[in-house]
Amino acid sequence: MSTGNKGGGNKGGGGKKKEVKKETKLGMAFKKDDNFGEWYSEVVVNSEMIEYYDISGCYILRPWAMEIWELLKEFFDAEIKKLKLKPYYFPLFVTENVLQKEKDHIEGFAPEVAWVTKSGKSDLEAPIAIRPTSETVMYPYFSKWIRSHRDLPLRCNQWCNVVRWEFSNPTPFIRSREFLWQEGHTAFATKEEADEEVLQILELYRRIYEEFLAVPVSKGRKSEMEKFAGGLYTTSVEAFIPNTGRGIQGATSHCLGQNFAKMFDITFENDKGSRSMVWQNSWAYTTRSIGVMVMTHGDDKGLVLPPRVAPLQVIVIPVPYKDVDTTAIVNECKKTVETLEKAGIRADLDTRENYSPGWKYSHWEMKGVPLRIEIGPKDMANNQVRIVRRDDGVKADVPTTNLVEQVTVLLDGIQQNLFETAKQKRDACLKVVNTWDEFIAALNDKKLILAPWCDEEEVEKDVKSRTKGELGAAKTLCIPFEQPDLPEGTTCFASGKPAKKWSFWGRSY
Ligand code: 87F
Repeated sequence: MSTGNKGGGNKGGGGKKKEVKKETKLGMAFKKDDNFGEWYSEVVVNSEMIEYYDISGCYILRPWAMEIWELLKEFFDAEIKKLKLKPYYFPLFVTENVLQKEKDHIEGFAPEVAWVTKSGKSDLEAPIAIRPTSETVMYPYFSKWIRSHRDLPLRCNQWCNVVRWEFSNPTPFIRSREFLWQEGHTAFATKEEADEEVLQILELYRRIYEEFLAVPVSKGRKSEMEKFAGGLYTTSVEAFIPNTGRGIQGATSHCLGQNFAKMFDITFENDKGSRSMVWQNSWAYTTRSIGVMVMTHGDDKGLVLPPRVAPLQVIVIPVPYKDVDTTAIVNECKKTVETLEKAGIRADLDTRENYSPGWKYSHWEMKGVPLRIEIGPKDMANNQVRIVRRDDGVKADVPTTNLVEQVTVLLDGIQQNLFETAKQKRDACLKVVNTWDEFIAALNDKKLILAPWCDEEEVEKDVKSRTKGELGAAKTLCIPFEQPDLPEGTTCFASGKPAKKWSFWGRSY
């Protein structure tokens, strides 16, 4: 029991109406459509996912967030195990010298690197960086560990925290200075193997978003400007937040080519007896994914959790009534939870006596629990329970005889419904444009823009500078793998040159 049951109904039916002492104010002050930013902060705090911390951009992740992270991790770990990934843990710290090995690409990132300069009162001999990502931490050892083609492929994954000292607008989960992620780093003898893995991992990221978080994403390739500069090409899954009209990168899977192999001298003896450079990939998804889910499904009552990632899928609430025996009701609630748990459903009961049923309804709605079961005297008499859905508020009286089946069907239905609804909302924001004027109109209208593009870096730069403003500039989100027809003679919306690809454009997080 996780709900702080104080005495759990042992006091019996009582007779007089329970005194409700601790009725603090509940509910949301901000509405999603009126003030999205404040609404979001309120949801993550009130749902008990996040506690703000006294360092800007750092947040406490409470069990309600960590349990979601663990559920995602469980899925992802099992899947990458099938791909023969091995778990590692590399140190948090990296010397300046080693970090600088990557200096071409680190340059742009340098302002975000945090340094340890002291121990106690004395200066360290040399400052030590806190990892913003682990290429430079890991690859010197790849070079040591990889000798022959028999050492390949080398496939590492680590779950860890990283620190990037961002300066723009910190937001829980979405942009924080320390965050949790998994980072995969792999090395292969051939480019073909590396290419294949990039897409295998990207598909896992799609499944995390679509099948677990119920957030629709587009798979695609990043433009030259938006790719990881240290790599050969970058693929990503991209989500979209209709309320702000912003795209958001969900996860990335990079093919690094042989750039790092050159820098860190990672070579193997090939079957002809000479040395070849390895082909490398790196890929990551972060706790940002939880924030995207919150933004996508949350409503004016708070968080709405997809059942597959809900720490609790069902909350059972006793509804005592006047003189009726409370103990019997609480016992029925306990039995119900046991039945559900035995069937593998994450369920709990809230027997706290200092809160009214109504207060508990709001509380668990705020926390986004997919199903609420209410049990009162009438339900007991009829061998039924009342089930209320969090996603659409629909209520049903369900006979206790086939409760597990009913709950399972409802949970599946909610998972499905959340995804379908989110997809419809996203698709309603999609705007296909062909000209600059249409592009600007769609951008001002907070659309997710799909436009024919010449795929030239100079043109993307130009679009960025021409759309600069308070809300931030427009950029490419990705060039989707799923390409609509591009008829011969189609021109780029921005340059008028022949279009090569359809690309997603928009403002982004
Ligand atoms: C911030 C500071 C220093 C991103 C940074 O995407 C370095 C970096 O290298 C940096 N922010 N990056 C790129 C990270 C690339 C790559 N690393 C492994 C990933 C996936 C996981």
